[in-house]
Amino acid sequence: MSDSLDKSIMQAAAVLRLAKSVCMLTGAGVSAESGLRTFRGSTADHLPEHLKKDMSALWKEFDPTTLATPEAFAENPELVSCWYDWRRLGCLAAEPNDGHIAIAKLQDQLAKRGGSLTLLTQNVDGLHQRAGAKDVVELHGSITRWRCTKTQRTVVPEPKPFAKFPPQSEFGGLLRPDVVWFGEQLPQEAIIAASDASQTCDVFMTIGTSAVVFPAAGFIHVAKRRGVPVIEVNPDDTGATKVVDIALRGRSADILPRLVEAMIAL
Ligand code: BJW
Repeated sequence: MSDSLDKSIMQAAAVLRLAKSVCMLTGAGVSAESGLRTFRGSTADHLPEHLKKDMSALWKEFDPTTLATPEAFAENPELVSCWYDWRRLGCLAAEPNDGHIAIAKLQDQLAKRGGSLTLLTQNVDGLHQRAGAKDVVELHGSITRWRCTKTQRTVVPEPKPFAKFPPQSEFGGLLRPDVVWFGEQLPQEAIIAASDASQTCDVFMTIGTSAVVFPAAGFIHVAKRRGVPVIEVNPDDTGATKVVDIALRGRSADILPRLVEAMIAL
């Protein structure tokens, strides 16, 4: 590790040590080292060799940002539901990595000190919860839950592929993943929780997100406008980098455990 990264981690640990209320926004980069692909950016460059090989043909063939739309589902429900089912099973098979575990530990440490960490995630994979994080605010829904297009009732399908595509709901419609596509509203309760946390926190952390998708990325700017220190963990610059106070350049599964240990040791 470089001296300057060491110094930045210590600086961030000192900021966290004094924090009472931390708001954290996470994105696909946090799950990259669990073997799940990101939407944008060069995930593979930052991955260990054994995960680099796991580049899926499906991901090369289809652009995730064009499949994640209601229009794509309306036009080709078979393709879109098949792609989401393949990803659902990938998420269920994945395990939380050291980054997820460090976030849960940080939340626990802050709670023990009378503080709090509100975790806002754009990820739909459920890995934060499986690592032990509490009260996770899922801004973009969950891929393990599917929803009837006719009644909006949700179900958690069994951990095996659907028998046919698009899957039919027992309530009369089609089943679609209970995620938020481009042009769709985020869940109201998630928006309220994220607005509250970004308006009251004393530190904001943005981890493994390109920070280009709104309204999620907007919460970073809400906190920044209040003069709150913003800490970023990402191997690359992002849409938020210009408002970041401490940039920790590297993989979240590497940096976050070091950061949490440094904070505990202070
Ligand atoms: C690592 C790493 C390692 C790699 N460690 N890091 C304002 C301005 C402009 C546009 C808009 C705006 N407000 C709204 C919009 C429109 C649109 C939008 O934001 N468009 C922009 C792209 C231009 N937003 C919407 O449509 C939203 N809805 C909405 O605004 O509704 C309003 C409305 C009002 C009235 C009526 C109706 C509607 C909805 C957005 C939904 C996004 N959905 C998706 C798909 C979810 C389902 C699925 O999983 O398929 O969410 S798109 C996709 O992007 C997914 C992600 O959650 C989201 C963000 O991506 P994320 O997580 O940042 O991943 P990447 O891949 O972008 O970045 C990975 C990062 O990791 C990189 O930086 C790497 O460097 C890093 N990394 N390895 C740490 N080891």
